[in-house]
Amino acid sequence: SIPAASRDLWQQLAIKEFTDKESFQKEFVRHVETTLARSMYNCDDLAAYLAASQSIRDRLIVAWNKTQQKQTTKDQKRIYYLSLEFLMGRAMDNAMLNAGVKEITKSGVDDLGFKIEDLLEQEPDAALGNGGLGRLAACFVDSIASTNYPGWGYGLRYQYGIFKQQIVDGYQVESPDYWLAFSNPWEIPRYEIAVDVMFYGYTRKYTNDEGKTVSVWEGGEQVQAIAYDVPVPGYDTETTNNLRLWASKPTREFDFEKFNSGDYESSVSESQKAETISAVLYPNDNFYSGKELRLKQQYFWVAASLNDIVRRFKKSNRPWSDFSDQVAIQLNDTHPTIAVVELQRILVDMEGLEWDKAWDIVVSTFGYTNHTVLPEALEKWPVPLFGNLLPRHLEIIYNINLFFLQKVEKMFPKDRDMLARVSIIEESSPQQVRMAYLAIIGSHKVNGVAELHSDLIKTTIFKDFVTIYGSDKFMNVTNGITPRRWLHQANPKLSELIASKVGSYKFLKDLNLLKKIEPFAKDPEFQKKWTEIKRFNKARLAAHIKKHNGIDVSLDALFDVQVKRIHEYKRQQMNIFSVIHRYITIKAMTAEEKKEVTPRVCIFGGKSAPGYYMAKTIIKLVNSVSEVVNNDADIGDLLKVVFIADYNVSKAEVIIPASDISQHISTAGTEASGTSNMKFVLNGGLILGTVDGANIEITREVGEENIFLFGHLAESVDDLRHQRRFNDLPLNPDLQKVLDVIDSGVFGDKDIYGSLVYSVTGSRDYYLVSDDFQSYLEAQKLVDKDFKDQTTWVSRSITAVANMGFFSSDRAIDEYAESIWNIEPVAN
Ligand code: GPQ
Repeated sequence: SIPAASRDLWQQLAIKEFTDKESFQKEFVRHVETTLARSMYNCDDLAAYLAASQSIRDRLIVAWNKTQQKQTTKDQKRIYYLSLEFLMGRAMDNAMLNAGVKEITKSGVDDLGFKIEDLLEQEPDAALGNGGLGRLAACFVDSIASTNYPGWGYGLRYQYGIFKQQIVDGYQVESPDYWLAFSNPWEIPRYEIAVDVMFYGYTRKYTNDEGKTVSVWEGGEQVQAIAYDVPVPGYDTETTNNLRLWASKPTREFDFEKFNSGDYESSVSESQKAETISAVLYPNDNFYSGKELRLKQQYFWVAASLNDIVRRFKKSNRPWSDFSDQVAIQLNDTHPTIAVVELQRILVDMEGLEWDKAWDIVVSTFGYTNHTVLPEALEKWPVPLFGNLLPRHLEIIYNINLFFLQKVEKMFPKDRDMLARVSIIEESSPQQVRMAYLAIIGSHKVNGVAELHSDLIKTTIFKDFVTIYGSDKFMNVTNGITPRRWLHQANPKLSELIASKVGSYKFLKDLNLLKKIEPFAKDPEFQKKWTEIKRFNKARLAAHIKKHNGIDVSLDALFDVQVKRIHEYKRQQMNIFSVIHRYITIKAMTAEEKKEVTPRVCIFGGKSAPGYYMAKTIIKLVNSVSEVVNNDADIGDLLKVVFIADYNVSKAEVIIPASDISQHISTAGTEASGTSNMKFVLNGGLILGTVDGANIEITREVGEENIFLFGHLAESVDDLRHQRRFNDLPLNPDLQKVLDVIDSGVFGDKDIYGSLVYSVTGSRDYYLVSDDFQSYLEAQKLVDKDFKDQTTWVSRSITAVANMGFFSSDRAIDEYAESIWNIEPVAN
């Protein structure tokens, strides 16, 4: 380190952050001319975006350094959030906002001949996630920083994020998302932080000097993990936390022997194989696919992260018994569950702790969040595959299981079925490692993500574990969203209007302050401004639709939006069926009757997993209906159907503020929480939804008069499915009409939709589309009717927003901090 005599000089020379327009502009030009090696003669929007980002990034790094120093000095307990997905979206606007330099930057680039909006558009989304789970992780790191908790995210630096979606002839076509093409100013490569990670090989037992039998893991393939740090700035605080993403690299660049003997191709094959590990994000949402490469990704990331965490802990020279007083690790779903085993391996095999001591440390360190009850999403690894890739870990799992089952056996001596049911190893052929069970057994707390969901996991998939551990181990932390991105950035005008009544922007950090706008719900002046802002946002979306879909939509129409991953359980098929129903109803109307129709724009968006045939068929149907309806002269502005291609975080920021109604219509009990429902309401849209996930708590907060609920309750779903299985139930008649129209070929060859149609009839209707269809149509009618009374509608919209304080991810993080992590903020 630097000799004491030189430190004064260092301190004097410390970087001065830009504080005004002029100092920003100097930085900007310096980056254009040196970092980018360009000049004013060849500085396009992309270069300008990069230069502006570099200037802002420099600030973040200064704040990041200070934060890390402070957190190291304070040496408090930290939270490490392990997530295979961080769906961050764009960074620049967020960085400007959080650092409080938005105005400076905006006017700074303006003088230099650029528009800030154009620069922001240059940034590719960091799309390292599929949907809700990944976006939740992004909101959580934002909140952890904004509330000054010492916490890091750990993830993978995929070279390709979620694929890009194009629509060709109505079908989804995927192309790779090469988001790093023009360099990424928001990451700092740390080539010096490299961890060797091992796979395959074998285990060997030997007797050590103390006469103890110990296992070692030897042989196998080695790759290197390189750290890339992404600064995560908190809002209105200096705290800038770290998101550390690992990239894989070969431990040896290439094989010299092969190279020298002239075998050039295979001399680099090992290095190419290593790089594959972090190459691409698996594009499945709520679905487990069981590929070896995926397990490799999981172990690679977990091993690197734990190595890093343990190294940091060891620097403090504390005894191992202090570990869980210094370290909390949250498992975002079961993807990082192997961490439980890896920590036990480090403590027992590498550090020589007794098994039981080590295991106590492990359990008090980890918390596990479950995000789904869908059986097809629960991870189970075939034992042969697992044992081949991670032989020592499999042995440790067998031991964990043995001790656990011994305990269960003592508690329930005569219950053989219980032992089979809760065993980490499922006795199928081949045997499978049940990762959720391992996560429960290896954690001190298990939580669901909304009240209903947390109740459901206790009574269904994890029931036996509640019997074994008691219900205190299981809890609920309802999801939340960051109001910085999802209100202020996405909807600056609404944020400003709210600030005018709240008296400041403090609600962006204390969302319960939204309550202060409730008294203005019926105020004509306030209502007028509220309506103008909604219309402005609708115009912004309409322009996007015109540009990308070539469709004209009327701003007077009700904007009805369903944007999310395409999944049968989310029931986009039910939505498009109801759109067809609307279409045939309007077609049959007289001119007089048509005057009474509330015009609608039905907007869909979302990606299907590339191998999910049914979801892809739904996309095709939406596009075909769009084609027919939008070009039908009988319909005009009364109905438009739009599929917005390549739904992502940036598009969500444009779409969400423009909605009048958004749909969250999963079969009751299937959507763990949903988080876009919160975003839509926070932006003044009302929900048309089922009694599922967080819709229930949104209803509690905003009042049932401010939400349109329909459909069967979760408690009836099992019964309804049972009835379908054993009886030949008739289709709902309105649904029958819709399916007949599809069969008639109006939307193209009926064979295209054969399996989709079949999937909602009789015993196949697992998601109960037919059972809910009637009540869905009735709720739709009510929406049409209520939208005509704009004064009441707007007051409902304002009241709903006023009561959304609970859904800030800051609140969710406080709950995790208090009841699972046991961490405190670091004082500023
Ligand atoms: N979720 Cl298991 C995903 O986005 N992907 C997944 O693989 C799993 C869950 C979602 C879940 O479907 C939503 O209901 C939640 O709101 C979200 O996780 C965050 O908890």
